Amino acid sequence: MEKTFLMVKPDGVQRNLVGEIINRFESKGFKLVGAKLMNISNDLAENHYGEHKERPFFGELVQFITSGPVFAMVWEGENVISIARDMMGKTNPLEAASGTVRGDFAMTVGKNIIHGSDSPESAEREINLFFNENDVLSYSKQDSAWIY
Ligand code: DAT
Ligand code: MG
Repeated sequence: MEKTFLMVKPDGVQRNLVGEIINRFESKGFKLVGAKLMNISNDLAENHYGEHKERPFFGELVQFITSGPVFAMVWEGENVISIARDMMGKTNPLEAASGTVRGDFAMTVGKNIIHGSDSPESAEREINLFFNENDVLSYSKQDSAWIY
């Protein structure tokens, strides 16, 4: 089953949106298989956002993502990577549809509440960056027969 890495950014934690965001993915039918509240080190932030190293906003991005605790999660489900991206909404909250996390709760691209992997390769890379193998659980849930 496909897995993705999702993270409530420091603004989402400060704005008490952790429960709301978990609820959306849980209610959709995805399975939570890993989660932790944590601070991100500078090294981890630079590695995680390595693809944006040359962008003018890189410094600000690293500063923001290390500015307070984040809530890191691994979610599992069929097509979870692309469905979660849809549920997050576009990167710029001004372009994000209502009903998406960013469309409903964010106003600026610099404080857009949530991160989600954008491909199978980035999902694998990001899950391994943030979680030890033992902290991503494999378990069955009774509701799966009613979802799939
Ligand atoms: P996403 O988070 O939707 O995958 P991304 O990977 O292009 O978007 O960028 C990572 C983060 O960097 C994004 O969530 C917010 C920040 N960012 C992107 N474009 C930006 C810009 N033009 N100005 C400031 N911050 C930006
Ligand atoms: Mg991205």
